Amino acid sequence: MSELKIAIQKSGRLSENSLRLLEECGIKFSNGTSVLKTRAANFPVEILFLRDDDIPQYVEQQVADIGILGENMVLEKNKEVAILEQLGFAQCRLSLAIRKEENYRGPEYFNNKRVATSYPRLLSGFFKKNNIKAEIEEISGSVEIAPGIGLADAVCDIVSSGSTLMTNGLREVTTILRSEAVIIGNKKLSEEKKEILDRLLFRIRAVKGARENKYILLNAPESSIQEICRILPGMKSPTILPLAEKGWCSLHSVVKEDEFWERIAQLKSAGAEGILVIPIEKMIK
Ligand code: PRT
Ligand code: ZN
Repeated sequence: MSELKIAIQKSGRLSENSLRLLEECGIKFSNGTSVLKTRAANFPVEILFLRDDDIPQYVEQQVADIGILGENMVLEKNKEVAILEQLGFAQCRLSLAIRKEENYRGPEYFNNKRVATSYPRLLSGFFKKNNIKAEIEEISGSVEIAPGIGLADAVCDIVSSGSTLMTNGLREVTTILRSEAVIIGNKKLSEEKKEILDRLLFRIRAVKGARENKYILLNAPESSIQEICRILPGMKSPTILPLAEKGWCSLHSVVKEDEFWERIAQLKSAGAEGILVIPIEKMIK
């Protein structure tokens, strides 16, 4: 019986969310993450715990069949792998930052400058595209301190809240890439492995759908129903049930997590009352 080997980050920003995603797909693991690999008890997968930098190469060589890591790392490593699914967590951006007191009018700023980064491939691609001749200083960690110690004039690094740059006296000036966690896969999986992968991706999409949506219930006068249906497109069309009170009904639908507050305000002004918003466990389209 064949099994799918999944590489995830051993310890770092992606580890917890990667494991949680697999667990929410109903996959149960007996061991903790202190081991090198572990088998699932109820699904034909084996998990390998690795450094994120190594995952693209291992997936290319089929040491692992698929892997979970940041898209930034996938693009930097540029291995022969396929990006199969965006996962919606570990959102960040790869940006250029300069000393905060410097003037900046555009990417030409970087001509003849030294820029420290752990992403030399992506950065040189950006410089080439913008016709800039700069020197790239590749370092593997703590990129943000490079200008302070005189190693570089600027940095190109991963940013999420921006506070690391700020505490090091740096200012973000251009974003090269936006990134989130993705699943990558080997391009030549056997039919058996593809079949397991399809089952896994089906579950992952159901978990993602559930995370991205909320179930909403509300009461409204019949006269408002048309307008409320316009505000709430839902999965197909909302469920509408009559209430005991004449002229009123209850409406059930699905609303996108990121549109949620805006929709609630619109619903209230359209006459909705008693609005309940409930998390969804799994959502299968
Ligand atoms: O040991 P291993 O090699 O496996 O891990 P690592 O230390 O190389 O990676 P890790 O765990 O730091 O990051 C893994 C992935 O998480 C990255 O490749 C990104 O896809 C994603 N990610 C999301 C981030 C951040 N957010 C992030 N904020 N990766 C790094 N950072 C760092 C950044 O380098 C900078 O030092 O956090 C700092 C900036 O954060 P803010 O919030 O101050 O802007
Ligand atoms: Zn790493």
